Amino acid sequence: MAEAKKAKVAKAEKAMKLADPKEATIDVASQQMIVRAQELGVDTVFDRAVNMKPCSIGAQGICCKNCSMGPCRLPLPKGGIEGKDTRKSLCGATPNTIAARNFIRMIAGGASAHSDHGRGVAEVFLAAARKETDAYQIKDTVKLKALAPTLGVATTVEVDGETQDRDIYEIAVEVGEAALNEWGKPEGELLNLKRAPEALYEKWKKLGVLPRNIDREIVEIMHRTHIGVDQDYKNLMKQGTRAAIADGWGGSMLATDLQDVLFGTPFPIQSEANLGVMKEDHVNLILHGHEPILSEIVVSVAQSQEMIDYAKTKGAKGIQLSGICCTANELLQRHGIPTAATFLQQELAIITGACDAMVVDIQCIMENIANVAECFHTKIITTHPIARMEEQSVLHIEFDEHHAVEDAKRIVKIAIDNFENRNREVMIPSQKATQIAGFGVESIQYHLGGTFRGSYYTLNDNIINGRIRGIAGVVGCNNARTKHNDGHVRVVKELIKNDVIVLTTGCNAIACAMEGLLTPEAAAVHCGPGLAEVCETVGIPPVLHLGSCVDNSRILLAATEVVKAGGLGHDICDLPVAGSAPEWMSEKAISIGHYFVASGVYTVFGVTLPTSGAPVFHDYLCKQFEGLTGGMWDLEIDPIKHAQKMIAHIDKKRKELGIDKARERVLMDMADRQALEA
Ligand code: BF8
Repeated sequence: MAEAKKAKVAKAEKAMKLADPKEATIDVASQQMIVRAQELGVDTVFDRAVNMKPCSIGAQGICCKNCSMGPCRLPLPKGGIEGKDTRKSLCGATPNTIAARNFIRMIAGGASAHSDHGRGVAEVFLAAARKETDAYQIKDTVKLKALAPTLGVATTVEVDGETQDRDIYEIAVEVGEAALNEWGKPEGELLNLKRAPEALYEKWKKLGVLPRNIDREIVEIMHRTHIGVDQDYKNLMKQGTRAAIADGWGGSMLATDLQDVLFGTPFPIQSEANLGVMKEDHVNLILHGHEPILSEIVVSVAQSQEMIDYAKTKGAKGIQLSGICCTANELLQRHGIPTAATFLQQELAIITGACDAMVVDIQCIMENIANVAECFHTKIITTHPIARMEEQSVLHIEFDEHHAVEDAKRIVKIAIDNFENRNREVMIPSQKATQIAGFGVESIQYHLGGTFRGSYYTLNDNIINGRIRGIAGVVGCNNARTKHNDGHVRVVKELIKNDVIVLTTGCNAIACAMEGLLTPEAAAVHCGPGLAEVCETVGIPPVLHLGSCVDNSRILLAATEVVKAGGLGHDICDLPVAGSAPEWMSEKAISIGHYFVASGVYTVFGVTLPTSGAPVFHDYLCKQFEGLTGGMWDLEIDPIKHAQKMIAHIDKKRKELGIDKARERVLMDMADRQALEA
């Protein structure tokens, strides 16, 4: 029996097709590592993607598995729908109901991931504020004081008729308590909502989508999508909107704010990106996942002389830290720790043979890294109670903020001790690119407003005079169903070529970094004349790295600052802005996409949308939603058309604002000049 099974597995393995590296990714380092993996007989996500096709019915959003009478699948009839769409499930659910249920369950999944991350940060923040742990301090007191009033916490106190500053830790305790309360308070609405432009807040109020607390909106999605509850796709989306707002303006925004106060608000910092940041003669410790709570401490421990000396006793020249996914973005923006890999490269980092330990916490960690690690010496260390792995070879060191330094020391020592155990030839690709990261609401204000003006006026001026055509938020994952980084890079290049400044986060930011787009020098090479001029004048890259995926909240607040600075309308939906996720794959991306849309942003996704099997629902999201929030969804697979659709929307907004002529003038001047020079 066992022999028969073995033979079957061997046959299946033999039949496994291998990915064509050049079709799988545009990144040369990744191409080399895919070849290396194939030589070693180690399968990667790229190979698995050519061997397993996605279910087309599920991909269209029209498979309901919310009860055991199904799964009920409602494929589109061949030749399309003529007349009334009569498709229905056993209980009678229509394609619109099923697709809407599935869609808002994705929002619930994404919002819960971001928000639970935020809750974890709030708990550590409160422990630090109460001085229950020595490992964390309140670092950015300026941001703490700026944040306090939004959470109803006073920063001053009246003593004998005199106004005095309150103790920082006293403020921090109240901020931590108020923040934690946002997840489950019994009454009221989220406090951050008032940070949105007034017109947007009023719109949400009128639509009845002001989130009450973060957890409730997610729970209500699960209830409404249970069999036999909400059967109206518009009403289902109303709850999806409320939960998405609770993510963007709630859980994610709190995560960003509290992380900034605890670990420091990022300011521009130089580093490098791609697998080439790993060093053969160093202990390579890779930090992968999302929460910076543990990785911040690992960084400080790994950089201590004690650990560097210990690494030298094992024959290493030092300790090379690097990051994958959004942990990479968090550590990059605050410490300049180099970025090793995007989501799709995580297995490849192990295949270098030089990864001595990979520490993971939550989200976007492929289960297969444990299998890949078993073919090498790499230790995989899980650290979070909610994210463990079944494999015996995986170590679990449960991290606790109350003994953070001890946990981090254990982890770093495991990596160092493992340096001597490298058992395969090391092959680290040479590719790496310089990047400048660490932008945010505050630093954009500084760079484009200056210390004297200190506001977004200069940015607005340059939008109004047409040098900057508009702003794009380009974010999100990699997806093995599309060529790695190709969509990201082509969309972003097309945007900046057309004078659209790009704000980026997540794996898009890593892809742009690997392509060299996060340097001021990229402006002269890739930008249109207007944007190039602005970038060269102020010394910024045309693509500004704003951090991790919870830091998409920075994009919301940057857009709000643009509204506040004046001259470009009264609401985010008035601005010449657009959103994009060219290679999305996670539920978090759907939640982000929908809070962009709910905040008034036209948002284009690449790859696919799980709505195409329900054309009425798809149209509701992609057309009618604009009449509700001012934002709407779109799907465009071709990267150039994708960017062009965003530019067309930006131009539409410029026209509505009456600033389209200014841009024509700017471009005519440049073109005329170039023609004369020629
Ligand atoms: O939160 S962009 S693949 S790493 S989900 Fe994951 Fe997507 Fe990367 Fe960060 Ni965001």
